[in-house]
Amino acid sequence: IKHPLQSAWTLWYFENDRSQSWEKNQKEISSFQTVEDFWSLYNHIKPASELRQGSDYSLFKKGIMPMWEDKANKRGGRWLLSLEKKQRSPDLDRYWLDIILCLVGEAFENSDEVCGAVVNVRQKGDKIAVWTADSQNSSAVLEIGRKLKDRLHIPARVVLGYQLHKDTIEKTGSVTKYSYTV
Ligand code: M7G
Repeated sequence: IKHPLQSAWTLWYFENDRSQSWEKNQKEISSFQTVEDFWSLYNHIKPASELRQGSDYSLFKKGIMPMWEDKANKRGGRWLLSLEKKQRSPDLDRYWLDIILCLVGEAFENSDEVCGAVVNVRQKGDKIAVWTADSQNSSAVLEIGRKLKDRLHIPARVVLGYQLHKDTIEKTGSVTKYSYTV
């Protein structure tokens, strides 16, 4: 008998094909709800560091699309970890796996608030983020941010910031403000 997870999850892959819309480039890879099915999927796919630049993986609770517009995400935001270019090879895959394990293992007190996580593989620097449902739920947002920083062994001097999706969508300059930091 397989070991059930608390939630069912879906892995998405974003391929940067400029002839198609952003939404159409989000491809559902597969869903799982047991520990064993998670590992067989994980062991079968390329690590994020080997994806072409411009690609993403997203892992979201089953039923939530990996986009701002989904009703589960639209009032939320993301804890953002921006990596330096030189961190791809030592850190990216480890951070992504640690984040996935926090999600599927429901490591947070407020796991209900977690919608999913995204890794963006980018030439200008990779990004990893955890998306939560309600940006106004400050105690839950902060608990999730603190736990992430701890679980990923992020040094205290590195600031993790939380951005509202609303601000990311409306941003005019090149930077989106942080509504919370840990
Ligand atoms: P990104 O891939 O999150 O970061 O956003 P990047 O700038 O490092 O590549 C790039 C672009 O993808 C955005 O400016 C939007 O045009 C589009 N995009 C990203 N996200 C997360 C969404 C989304 O949730 N919904 C929609 N409609 N477009 C998005």
